[in-house]
Amino acid sequence: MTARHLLQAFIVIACSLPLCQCAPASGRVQLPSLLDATLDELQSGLNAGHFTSVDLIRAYTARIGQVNSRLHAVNEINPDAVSIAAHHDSLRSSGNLIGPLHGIPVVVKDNIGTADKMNNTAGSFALLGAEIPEDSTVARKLREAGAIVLGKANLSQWSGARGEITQGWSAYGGQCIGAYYRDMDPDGSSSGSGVAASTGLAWAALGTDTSGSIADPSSKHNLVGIKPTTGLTSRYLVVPISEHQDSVGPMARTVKDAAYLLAAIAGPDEHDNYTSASPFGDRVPDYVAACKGNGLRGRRIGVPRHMLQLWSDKPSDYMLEIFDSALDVLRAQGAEIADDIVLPGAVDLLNSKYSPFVTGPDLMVDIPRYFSQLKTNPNNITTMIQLREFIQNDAREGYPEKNTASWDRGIRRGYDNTSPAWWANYKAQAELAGPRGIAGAVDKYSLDAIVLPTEYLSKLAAPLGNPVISVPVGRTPDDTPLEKNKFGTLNIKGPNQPFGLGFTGARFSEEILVEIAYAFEQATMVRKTIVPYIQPKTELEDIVGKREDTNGELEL
Ligand SMILES: *[C@@H]1O[C@H](CO)[C@@H](O)[C@H](O)[C@H]1NC(C)=O
Ligand SMILES: *[C@@H]1O[C@H](CO)[C@@H](O)[C@H](O)[C@H]1NC(C)=O
Ligand SMILES: *[C@@H]1O[C@H](CO)[C@@H](O)[C@H](O)[C@H]1NC(C)=O
Ligand SMILES: CC(=O)N[C@H]1CO[C@H](CO)[C@@H](O)[C@@H]1O
Repeated sequence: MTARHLLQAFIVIACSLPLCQCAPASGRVQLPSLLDATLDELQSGLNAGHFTSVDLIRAYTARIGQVNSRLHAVNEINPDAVSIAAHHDSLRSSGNLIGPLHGIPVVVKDNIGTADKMNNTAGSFALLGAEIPEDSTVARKLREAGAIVLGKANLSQWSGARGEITQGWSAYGGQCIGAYYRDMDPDGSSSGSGVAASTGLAWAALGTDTSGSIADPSSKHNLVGIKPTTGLTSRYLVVPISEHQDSVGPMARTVKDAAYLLAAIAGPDEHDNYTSASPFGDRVPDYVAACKGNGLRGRRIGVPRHMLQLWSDKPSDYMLEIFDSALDVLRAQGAEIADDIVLPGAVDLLNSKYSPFVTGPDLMVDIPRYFSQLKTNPNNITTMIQLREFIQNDAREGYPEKNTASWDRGIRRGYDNTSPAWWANYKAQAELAGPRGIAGAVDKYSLDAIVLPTEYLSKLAAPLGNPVISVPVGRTPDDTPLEKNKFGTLNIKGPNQPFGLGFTGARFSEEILVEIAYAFEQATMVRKTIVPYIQPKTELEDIVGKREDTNGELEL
C-alpha cells in the first residue's frame, strides 16, 4: 500500500463518521444538502421531525423549476405529489411507516408507466394522453416501499430506438443536457434520470437499460447505477425496446441508496415471464445488507484489458491512470486481480455483427405489444407502420431532421423475433456473450466480477442481460478541450466529465457486485469531489417552516 492509499484510507475513516447526525454546537439543526442527501440522512431527518415529506416535495419541485429550462431533465411533475406527501407525513407521525422508502421522492424515466395523472410518453406525442390499466410493476413496488413518484424523467426518445438522434432528446421533453460542463451531451438513454439524480432534483431515479442505458449515463453523471440482470426486475407496463435485454434499475448517488432502490423493485411478476428465470423466487437477496465493510476481501476480479482497445474511441491516458489506481485500491482492500484476461467473443460482439438483428426485431414486436396493453390509445396506433406515420407527420416530432432509421430498417426487412433467422442470430450472439464472454471468463478464471471503465463494459453485458454496477471513479482534467458529438449538437467530451468504474459478473450476481462496489466506494468516496457547474439553489433550510400563500405559491 502506497502512502497515498494510506492517506486515502485515513480520510475515508475520518469522513465516514456520521457528522451530519450531530446537532452543531450552536443548537441549530443541520439539514442535509440536497445535492448529496442519502436515504439514511433523509429518513433520520424525517423521523426526527426536522423536515417533512411535504418539505422535500416543495424543495425538489423548486429545484426542478430552477434548472429544468436549461437541463430538460424532467418531463412532468406529479400534480398530486404534495397531497401524497402530506398523507405519508401523517402516517409517519402516527408511527406507521409503509416501508424503507417512506415519504421519499423518486423520479422515474418517462417510459415507466404510472397509473396516476402523469403520462407515460417515452418522450413522444404518440403516447401523450394514453392511459395504462394500472401501475407498472416497478412503480407499484416503489409505492409499496413508501416512495413518492415525484416526476417523469426525460430520456432519449423511445429509449434511443427510433433513429439517429442526439442522446437525451425527446419531442415531448426537449433536449436534456448534462450539468458538468457547457452543453454536455447527457448520454442515454436514461439521460434525465441521470441529470435528476446527479443534481439533486429527487432523492434518486429509476432508469431502463437495453445496452448500457443505465450504466453509461450513471458513469457520465457521477452516479451509482445498477443495471440488474434482465429478469430480476419486471418490465410490465414499461415502454420496451427488447424483451431479451431490457432491464429497469436504480440510478442513485451512493451504492447503498442504489441497493435500497433495487431491493424495492426486484422480484418475480406474473406479468413478465422473464422474471421466472430468477433463482430467488420471492426471496431476493438483501442488497442493503450487502453494503458492509469488507466486501472486497478475497474476491477475484478479472481485467479484460484487451477490450479497452476494441473501440475507435480509446481511453485517454488520464482515464487509464485512474483505472490503474482503482485496481490498486481493489488490491489494497483485499481483492485478487486477474489482469489481462481474454474474452475471445468480445471482438465480434462489439462490432455489432449480431445485436441489431436481435434487438431490432424485438422492438418491432414489443412496442406494438405495449400499445395493445393501453386502456386508452388516443392516436389508435397499433402497428409500427402506424407509429412511424404518426411520427413522420406530426411536426412536433422533429422529422425528418430527426429520422426514424431504426424503424425504417425493421419495416423494410419485415423483422420479427420468432423467425428462424432471428434465432440463428440470437444463438450466435449468445455464444459470444456467454461461453466466449462473461460466463466463460467467470468460469475459466474463477472470477467474482469483471472490471473496466464503465463505458467499455456495458455493451459486453447487454446481450445476455448480465448485471452491471457503475461507481464514480474520476473526472477529466480542467484543461480537457470540448469536443462535439457526431451530430454537432452538444459536446461529448469536455472538462470535469465524470466517469465510472464498472463491474459485471454472472447473471443474478447483484449481491456480490453490490458488496464489491460498496467496498470500493467506501475506500475512495469520489462522488463528492466532482461538482456539477449548474446546480439548483433551493435547500431544505429555504423551505422548512415557510408558509404557502393562498395561491399555493412558495414564499422563498
Ligand atoms: C398528461 O397529458 C395531458 C395531455 O393529454 C395533459 O393535459 C396533462 O397535463 C399531462 N399530465 C401531466 C401531469 O403533465
Ligand atoms: C411470456 O410472455 C409473453 C408476453 O406476455 C408471451 O408472448 C410469451 O408466450 C410468454 N412465454 C412463456 C414461455 O410463457
Ligand atoms: C380513434 O378511434 C376512435 C374510435 O374508433 C375514434 O373515435 C377516434 O377519432 C380515433 N382517433 C384518431 C386520432 O384517429
Ligand atoms: C416539468 C417541466 O418542466 N416540463 C417541461 C419539459 O420540457 C417541455 C419542453 O421544453 C416543456 O414544455 C415542459 O414544460
